[in-house]
Amino acid sequence: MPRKIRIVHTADLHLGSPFSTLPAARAAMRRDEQWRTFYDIVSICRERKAQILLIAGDLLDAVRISSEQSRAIIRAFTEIPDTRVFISPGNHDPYIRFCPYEAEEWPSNVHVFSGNFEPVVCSELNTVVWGAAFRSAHNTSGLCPPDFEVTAPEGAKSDAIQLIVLHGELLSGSKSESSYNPIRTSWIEKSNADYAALGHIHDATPVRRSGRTYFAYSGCPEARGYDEPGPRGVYVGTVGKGRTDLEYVIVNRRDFYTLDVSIDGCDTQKIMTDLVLRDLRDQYREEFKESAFRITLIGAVPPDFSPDVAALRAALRRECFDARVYDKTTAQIDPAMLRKEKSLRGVFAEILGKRREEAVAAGDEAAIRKIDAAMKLGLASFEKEVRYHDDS
Ligand SMILES: [Mn+2]
Repeated sequence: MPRKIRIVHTADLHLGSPFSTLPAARAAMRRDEQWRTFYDIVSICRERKAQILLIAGDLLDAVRISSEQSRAIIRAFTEIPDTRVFISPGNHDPYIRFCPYEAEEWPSNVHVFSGNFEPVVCSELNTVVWGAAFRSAHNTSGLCPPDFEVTAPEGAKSDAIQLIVLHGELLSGSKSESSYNPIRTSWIEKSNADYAALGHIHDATPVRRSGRTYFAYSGCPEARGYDEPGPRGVYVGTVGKGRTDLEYVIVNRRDFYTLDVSIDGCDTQKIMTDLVLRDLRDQYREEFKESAFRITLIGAVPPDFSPDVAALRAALRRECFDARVYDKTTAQIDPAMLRKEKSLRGVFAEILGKRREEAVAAGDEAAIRKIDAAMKLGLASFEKEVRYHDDS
């Protein structure tokens, strides 16, 4: 009997996502890329001779997918007959009437959990796989039976490798409830399983351990937007009694990044555009062209220069996959000049300027800092909306 098994753990593919936040041509590319990443994961199963593929929910973006799409998924699984596939439907692809999991005929190597937490025995692998299904878009009461501990169901040996595949939200910190199947670390620990493959959180976690149970989120393998940044993948490796060896294999085709770019001191659109392009090219090198960037412009610029974010976005989109640009620059103003200005702003600067001189004379450092902050915020409010984080 095998003492360890080779597995692949994925989740949250969200196949069939429309990618509607991207421009149409880009969205079409991403739809294609997402499918190719799915096929790559299936290929990894074949190449690594995975005995079990665990899919911890949200394989589909929505319950309604076209029959062509179900056919494509089913065919892909048919092509890895030596891998047993276990799917625990999530909040995006709950097991409901007429859903593809119920309506389609799935190949014999695929098991879709359809309700309460239950075991499936793979006697040829000396393994038991436990899973459950979301039955609607929310689940507050939880799919985890209280005080659960793995057992050897009929047909299984007492030394079987025990796996859990489940979609849900791991409660951390002070959080005590969730609308997406709350899972407690203590529940995982008590389960005494060898590995718990989790889905729902789109950023992967490292493989952690509680008691003798290893567990991880594998994350969404192909980003659907800027809230899913950086390289993404699946867990691949072995699970045995008391030893889990999983490596995170990157599979995504394109990276999305969110970052601040300082354009401090730039005073024309051209200088700014050149600086931003140079900055991104230097930082991301060969990845730059293929990636997507959501950038926030920061730093101080002359008050008579208002960055044209739409033009900068267009310039970026000519060179990389996608770009979004937000302006959070502040106005660069010389207070001494401003105090002479005949305007409300000039009066404001004069009042604060006098107070600052008094504070300097009194050596009151705290007051100076406070006045400088008030000056910065006050001047910014004459220019543009003041944001809370400007208060530094
Ligand atoms: Mn998801």
